[in-house]
Amino acid sequence: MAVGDREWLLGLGMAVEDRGRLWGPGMIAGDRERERGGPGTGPGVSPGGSGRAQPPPGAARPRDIPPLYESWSGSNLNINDVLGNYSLTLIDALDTLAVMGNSSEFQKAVKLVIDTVSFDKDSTVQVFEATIRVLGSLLSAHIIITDSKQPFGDMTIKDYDNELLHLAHDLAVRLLPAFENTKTGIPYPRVNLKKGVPPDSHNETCTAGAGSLLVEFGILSRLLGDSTFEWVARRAVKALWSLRSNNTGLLGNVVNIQTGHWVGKQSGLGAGSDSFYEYLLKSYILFGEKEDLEMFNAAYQNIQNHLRRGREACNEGEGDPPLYVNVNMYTGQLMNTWIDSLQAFFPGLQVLIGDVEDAICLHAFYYAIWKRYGALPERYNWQLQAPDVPFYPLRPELVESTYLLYQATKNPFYLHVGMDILQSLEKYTKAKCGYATLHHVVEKTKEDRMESFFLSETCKYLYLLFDEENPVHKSGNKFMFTTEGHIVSVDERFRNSLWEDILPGEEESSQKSKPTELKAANFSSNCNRVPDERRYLLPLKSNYMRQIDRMVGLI
Ligand code: DMJ
Repeated sequence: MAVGDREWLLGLGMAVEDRGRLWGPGMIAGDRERERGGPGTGPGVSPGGSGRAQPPPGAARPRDIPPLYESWSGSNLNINDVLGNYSLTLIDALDTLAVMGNSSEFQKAVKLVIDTVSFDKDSTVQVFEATIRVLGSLLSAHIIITDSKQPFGDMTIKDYDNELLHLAHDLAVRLLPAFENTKTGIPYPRVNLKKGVPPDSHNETCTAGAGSLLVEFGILSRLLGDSTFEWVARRAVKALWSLRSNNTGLLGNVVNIQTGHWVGKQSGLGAGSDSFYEYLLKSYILFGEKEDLEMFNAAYQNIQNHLRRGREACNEGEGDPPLYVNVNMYTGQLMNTWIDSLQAFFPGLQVLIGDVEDAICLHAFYYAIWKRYGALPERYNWQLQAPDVPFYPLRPELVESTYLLYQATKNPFYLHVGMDILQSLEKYTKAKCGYATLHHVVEKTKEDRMESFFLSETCKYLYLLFDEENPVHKSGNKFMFTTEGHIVSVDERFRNSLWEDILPGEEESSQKSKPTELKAANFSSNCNRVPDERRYLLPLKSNYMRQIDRMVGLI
């Protein structure tokens, strides 16, 4: 963390502590930056956001709708064009049925997909959403069906002839035009499944949308023995990586795919960026490619250096609790005073690399917000202690981190968190035929919309949190979850890339004999170092818990 930033944060904390609240209303960050002669004058300094319309993956908003902060007035803006007219929810939920051990429903759903789903449609879809929700689920279900060990019970399909793999292949081929005619190799954000890239297509895409395709495309390539898919996805990751700032090493959130210029200079862990970091690590976990880990380690270090504010250690010392903020990718200066709900995935990622102590702290912050509203607002302004964007589309990120933290610590606190989340979902989102997006987390108004990730992720992680005996935990197999929560076995067959000679950067990447260490920068702890005696205590000292509760206006 830069010394100046630390001073800024501590200074701000002290200024508002006088009124008994940390980060309370009052002087906003931009004012303070200006007062200190810092930039702080760019877009997004005022509460409400960077103001550049970024279409983050998963953030439910069409690209051509104006930025939320400008036009949020209670109208229905959280509509997205992810549906694709291809039975999205049915497909996205397939492996949830397997994880729940419901073989009859799994078999029924798979047959329905085989019999009815076709991608030969005049339908324009987001490459990212189609990849993580549809391609990922088809591949996951295919792997479950063909797994000789059948860890989830009998999930075989009579006369199965790799139909799901064929469907996945067909879809991926239809997505490939997104990678053509792009000068940087970074893909277009949308394609028409029948006609390719629409003529009026945007040349701008977000980092997560373009750079989080490698897990699914890599699995497909390795199952088919056809390098094309992994090649294009890997080229996109490398192109984005090469555009990072020389100064901070950070990436922005929106880029022009022809010029390579950053249109959105915000660097953060939430919308527009989240799964890019997640997939650097997960690609390494699955494929064992050294270059993915090297990029992840460097990215993690840069995140710690420039995005993390607050005291150094989570569970000791003075100062504000750690928080990851949105900064300008070139200067590291704060861009706004909100965090978004998508960022709640990050503690889960930290668990995967063993930075459990830091994960505990960030998770506690998000849980405090949940406790206040019974949901997570899409954007929460930590300065104003209020939602900036008040909808909650049943997102999974907090549950996902809760589940992974429970696996790492076995602290029953996380079961309590899960129960709390479950009860809020039942109380505020349950509808006649499913669960509904909350239009407004304060007013608890609902929308007629249930995102497909509610079944593929939110329900799956909640179920697994409480199902200690689940084969995911007990079968002795190793599993990984894709960014959409699809389960994939960490399998030897995904570690063989027989076509290294044609992958970009093959010289460096082929040195698999020298394993690279997984390094968490600013490593305060790892899972082995969470002592047993802390298992039945609060994961975070109660004074720090109270501090966080105060900071979100809970007490
Ligand atoms: C999911 O579609 C994926 O987790 C994605 O990476 C971003 N978030 C949404 C759910 O919130």
